[in-house]
Amino acid sequence: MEYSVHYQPGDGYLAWLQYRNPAAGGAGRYQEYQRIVAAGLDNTVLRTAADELVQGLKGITGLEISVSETIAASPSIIIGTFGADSVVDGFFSTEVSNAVQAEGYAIQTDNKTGSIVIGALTPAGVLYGVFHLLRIMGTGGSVRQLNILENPANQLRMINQWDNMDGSVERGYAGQSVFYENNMITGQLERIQDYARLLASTGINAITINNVNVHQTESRLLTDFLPDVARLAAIFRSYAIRLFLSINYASTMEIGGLETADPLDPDVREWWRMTAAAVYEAIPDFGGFLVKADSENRPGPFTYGRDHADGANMLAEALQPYGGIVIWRCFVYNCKQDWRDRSTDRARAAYDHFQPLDGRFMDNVILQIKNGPIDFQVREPVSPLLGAMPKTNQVIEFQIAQEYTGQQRHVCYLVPQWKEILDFDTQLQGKGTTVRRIVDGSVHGNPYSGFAAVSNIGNDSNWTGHLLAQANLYGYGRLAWNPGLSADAIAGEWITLTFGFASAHEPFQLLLRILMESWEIYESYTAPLGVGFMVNPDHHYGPNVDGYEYSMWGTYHFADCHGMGVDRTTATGTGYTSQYVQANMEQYESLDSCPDDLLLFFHHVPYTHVLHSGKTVIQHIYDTHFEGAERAYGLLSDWKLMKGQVDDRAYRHVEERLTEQAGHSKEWRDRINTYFLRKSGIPDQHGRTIY
Ligand code: GCV
Repeated sequence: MEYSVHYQPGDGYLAWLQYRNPAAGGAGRYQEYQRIVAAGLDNTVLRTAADELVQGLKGITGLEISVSETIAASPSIIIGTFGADSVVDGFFSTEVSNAVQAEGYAIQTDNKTGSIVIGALTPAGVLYGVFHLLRIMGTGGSVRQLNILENPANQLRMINQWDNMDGSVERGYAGQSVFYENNMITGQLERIQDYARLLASTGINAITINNVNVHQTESRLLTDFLPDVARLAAIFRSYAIRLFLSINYASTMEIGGLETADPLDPDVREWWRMTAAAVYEAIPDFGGFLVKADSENRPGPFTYGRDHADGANMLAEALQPYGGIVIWRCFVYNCKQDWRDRSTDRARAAYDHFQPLDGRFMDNVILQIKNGPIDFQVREPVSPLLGAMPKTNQVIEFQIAQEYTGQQRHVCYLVPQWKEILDFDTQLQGKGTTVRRIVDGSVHGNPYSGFAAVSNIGNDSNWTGHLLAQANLYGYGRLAWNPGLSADAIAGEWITLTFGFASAHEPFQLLLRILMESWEIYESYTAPLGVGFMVNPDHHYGPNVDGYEYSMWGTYHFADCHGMGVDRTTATGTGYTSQYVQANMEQYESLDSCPDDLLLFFHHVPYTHVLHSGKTVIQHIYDTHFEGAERAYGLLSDWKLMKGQVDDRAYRHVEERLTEQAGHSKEWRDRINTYFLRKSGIPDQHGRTIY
């Protein structure tokens, strides 16, 4: 296998799969591994695993690598599945092989021969084991005494593309779609294969290839375009990734020639049964459907007086004979709200719509719930719907695309944010009922569980627009596999694999600091204290405090001359706090215990309200915005120390983005500070310039 034609040295295309001689430890330590032993290579995933290992080892050692079916005297890397490969079986104790689950693997170094053996139950497990070994080598780790056993924590580890067939990407910040052009599926499949390998290397096992907003042309992916979809499915299949489609809930009308999409109508049900049959004929391992219904003007069952369970079950029934699943999104709210009406609260909507339906969904339906109740803001509380439906499968939805976190023009490493969300204790079944345990399925033992996230890639040569935004894609996959990994450990892996720096080196530490501080910095110069939005309407880039204040979208800050924030308490506000268990509800309900960083999400307070930090709200706003912009300039000066340490093209690219970020942070600072100075009339204690 060769790298695709898209590769240019230094442009970031190879991302974390550089397979260069590692700085730490030197490549010499792996040079004895020139031989791979693998059987069963007629299986496409095992073939991929062997090919990846060859390619990786070749890069790391600089040597030619051979693959054979028979074991030899020299140390080899032996890969295969339990029960099918006697060479592999001979190495592992029953205890180990029994502990390895469907997509897990074991890796051991054989003391006698020095061979490294990767064994798994499934070819997918072997592939993940191979990527693990290459990660160890790529980061300069020792392979002398490996004794590894890994199983993924989450069963579904999914990526959602928001790509449209005209080649645009909704909320895409890295060029055009790699999947589509001119209302067709692209014929340039190498790039898609390269994407599949990037995803598989982090543990991703499922993908939807089109936007959740499914329009006329995209509706036909299910029908006319099926042969092309099947070609894409084959590429992803070879990397153990199942392909899903986002579907238009009203397909029966849009492309099916029916006059209704009523989920209880027999003709509608029959149309979906026939359509599913045709899809499975073309793609026998098709994953299923992702559905955005009755959300932001998309059609859904409400039109017919039916509810989400009726809609989802109708589709689930059609997919059930083939083992397919329906992933039904819970991003449902009134997007035509009257801004004058303070009793309607968008934050409440997902819980209010879905929680009463617990127990009504079929077993092959999964609800996909955004991490927060609003929409991927830099700071919001955890969605109270997570864990609140014990009889229903759930996955959490993150947004790797930085729609509200700098659009891949600002650096914002999101893994720390995701970690915080996963560590949140819902207390739904007593202390320790963390989001992490809810979404990995261990709290309620649901048949399906896991992670989904909106992709951040496009056809920019480095995939993600901002080179440093690659860390978010990498980090998402790693976290979905193992949410116990720390944000800095993941960042560290990414830095070494991408740039080759060992952790003891100054550039490594510098980059780690840039990544680890970036979320906090971004938060500090944008919307304060959890209030959210304050962005320009539509494209959502850049400051506009009142951008959404008098709109129908339900995202308000209610600032006047006295104070600001949204009263979501049960005592005097919208009652949103009551969607949490008592202990969490009480924490958010009371001004004494509500965390500062979420204060304005839950409370409307005067500018003179004193935070736990000891500062007033208004002074906090001024201070964080001055500091935030200063720190954004600090990111740029930190990066300048990287000159000569990284490829010049990469250097200049990141320098350019950080320069824009620094300038833009000043714009944010001045717009926010000026707005609140004018509203409140309260001067900055330090007398800094506000306009
Ligand atoms: C794909 C937000 C985004 C929309 C997106 C929507 C969703 O509102 O701005 O672009 O639509 O979320 O998640 O469905």
